[in-house]
Amino acid sequence: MAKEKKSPGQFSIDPAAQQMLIRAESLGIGTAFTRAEAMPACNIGSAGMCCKMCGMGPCRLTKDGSVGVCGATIDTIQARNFVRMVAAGSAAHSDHGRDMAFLLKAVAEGEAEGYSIRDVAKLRMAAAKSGVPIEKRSPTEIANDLADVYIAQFGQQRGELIPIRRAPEKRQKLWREKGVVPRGVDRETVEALHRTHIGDDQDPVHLLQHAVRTALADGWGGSMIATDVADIVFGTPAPVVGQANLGTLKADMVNVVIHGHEPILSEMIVAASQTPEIIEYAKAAGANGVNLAGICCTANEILMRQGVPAAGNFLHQELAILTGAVEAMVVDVQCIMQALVGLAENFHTKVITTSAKVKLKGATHMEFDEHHAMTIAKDILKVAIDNFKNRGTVEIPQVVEDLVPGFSHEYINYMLGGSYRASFRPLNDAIMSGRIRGVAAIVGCNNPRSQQDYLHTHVTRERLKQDVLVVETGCGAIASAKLGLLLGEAGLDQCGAGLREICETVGIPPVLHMGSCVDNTRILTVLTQMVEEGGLGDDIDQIPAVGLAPEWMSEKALAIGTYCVASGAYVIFGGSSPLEGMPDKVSGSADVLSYISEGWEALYGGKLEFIEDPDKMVVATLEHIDKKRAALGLPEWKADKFGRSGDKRMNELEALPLEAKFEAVYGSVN
Ligand code: NFS
Repeated sequence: MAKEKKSPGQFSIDPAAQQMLIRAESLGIGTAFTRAEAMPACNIGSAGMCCKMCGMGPCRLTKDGSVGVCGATIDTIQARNFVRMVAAGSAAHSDHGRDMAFLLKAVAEGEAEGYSIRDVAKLRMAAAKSGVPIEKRSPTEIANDLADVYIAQFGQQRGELIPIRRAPEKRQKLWREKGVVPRGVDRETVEALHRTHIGDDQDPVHLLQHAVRTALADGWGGSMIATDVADIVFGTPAPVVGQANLGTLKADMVNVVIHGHEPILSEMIVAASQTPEIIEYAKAAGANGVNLAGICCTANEILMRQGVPAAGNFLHQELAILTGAVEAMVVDVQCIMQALVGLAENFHTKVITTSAKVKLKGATHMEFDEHHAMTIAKDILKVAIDNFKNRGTVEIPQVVEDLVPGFSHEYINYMLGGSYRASFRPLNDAIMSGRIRGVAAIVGCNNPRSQQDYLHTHVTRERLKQDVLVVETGCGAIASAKLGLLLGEAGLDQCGAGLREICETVGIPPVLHMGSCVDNTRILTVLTQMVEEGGLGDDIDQIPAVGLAPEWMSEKALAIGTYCVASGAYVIFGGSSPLEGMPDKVSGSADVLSYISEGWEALYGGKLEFIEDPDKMVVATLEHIDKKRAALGLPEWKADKFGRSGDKRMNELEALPLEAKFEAVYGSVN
């Protein structure tokens, strides 16, 4: 029987996406949603049972006990595949970090046109933690030395990566004992490729140990450097008001969508778009100026620092072009679909590649160089403006939501205690009293194999009801933004009473947008600061916290998941597992899937699990949080214990007629 065609509502819960999918169908244009539908998932490959590491294969191990041509077992093959995915994800984040380190060097040497050091406090903090002297030195001198230290982290051959010193003492000791402290970012990635080559490392447990070391080189290395430098050069985020979804595109303006990951170019395009030269140029072309909007993690970078709207998350990249209102889609690296070029041919949109590392056949290439950033940014915008006259029919969904992003760990620290008493004490106390049951980090991608944004927002809403404070990054954060969960009042009515009290008192939304995917390192820092504050144990694995990537699809997500596990977190991935293995498997010593759960938990206190059912994900999260609360000797969480004070009570009183209000406050007068 033919498979029933999915409706737009089954593809995405986002009304803007649904409208664009109807338009795509009427125009006869395919998207990732329809391609995923038409492409049957390969059960063998998706479960990690296929080895194509050499020319004797591919070997497909579908029967219990079968081995590859070289004799490789299913456990070895799965472990190798997993290590390679983690290595690719770590390489992507870390190469981004390398470019940021080079940018810092160019800024310090005065060779980066248009950039400067915006956050001297962050520069001094990062330098002090990296052993760079800061007293009586100018920001430029400090930045110059810090850039050298950071650049050296990539090619370092021996010793330990410097940023791992930011982890709790006990965690660092554990990593040393287990032999997983990364030596150099590039070294771990190269070794991962070496070990997984035909005829090398074949012990699944030994292989997976190197997945941990490689991922740690990302989380406590490349990604942490990326976040540090972005904050130093572009400013550490603090809350701003922004907007999200396709309704941020403007019919009367030149729309330039910036898509990808590195903030180096996008920040300069934002600056260039505000120059009189570009505004005049756009007006001369008959437009009301240039309107910028972001997609994917670039969106997060410019949204949280500049308040530039987010047009959407990963699955919105094609949908933005489908509006017919995008003059140029400017891309750099990562998460860029090859389909964009073919799709753009149906409209007037120019796809412009800018990275020396990424070209798309058929796209316009305008290579970016930080030494002449402003000049190139203006050139790119002029190409978009020149294209305004070629616009055809436009359909922009009038769907847009407000949000407040920009919760860096520095800001969370400040907001909890103010300038003079900046501290995580109030957060720890709220967890200890049970007003906040625990913390969940909900991160990661969209995946067209599941309904866009549903899993993200479902698990987020369920956490809030249970008094779990949520922090988000990446495409997960944009999903919540589009669904209106990142604006204080909007999220508050969905919270449990205890969490609501805290959010009202501190004045924060219950879902905190902490940035892009490389900014998951901010979450590591928050967890470390919670440990250092005291009262929640002496290492990350004791905190009642979990991490979730409900709609993951990229290798970067697996790298993030692995470094979070090695840092002590329980991490749950949604969708299918790349390690499912053979359904009828009965033998085998290591069993990779259970090893990364129970095996890693015994070693690191954190574990990685794949849970498809969203409700089971919720149950697993809460059970874990409660288990950690009990281990710390904290009171059991109770739904009705709090919430009789604060704004909730005020609101209830406000709703009463005058006499009843008087009686409620002063008691009966009779
Ligand atoms: Ni993260 Fe960002 Fe989105 Fe996934 Fe891609 S944009 S780095 S990988 S899809 S969250």
